[in-house]
Parts: sequence; C-alpha cells; structure tokens
Amino acid sequence: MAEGAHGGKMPAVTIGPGETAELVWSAPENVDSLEYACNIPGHYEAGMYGDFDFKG
Ligand SMILES: [Cu+2]
Repeated sequence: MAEGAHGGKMPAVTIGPGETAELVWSAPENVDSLEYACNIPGHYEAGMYGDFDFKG
C-alpha cells in the first residue's frame, strides 16, 4: 500500500497506465455509502472520485 494524502492511514495502491492491482479493505458497518478517490495531487479536483452505495 502506498502512503497517500490521508496521513498514510487510508489504504491505497499506485499503478501505471494499463496495469491492474487489487486492494482489499473492509468498510465500516452501518454506513450507507463511501467515497473513493484518486489521491494523486490534483486528480480529485479533476473528478477522479466516486461513491460506493450500500443501500438497497
Ligand atoms: Cu488519478
């Protein structure tokens, strides 16, 4: 796991174009949704984020 912009406490992987990787992370219980994002500087602002929706 790479050390990210979240104090190094959030799980992260860094890969190059065309590469794949697996990141396993356990979500907290009793949440409706979680946001994921790219932590490379400027990428979040460019829209590289999304949500996992656990409702339904
Ligand atoms: Cu990015």
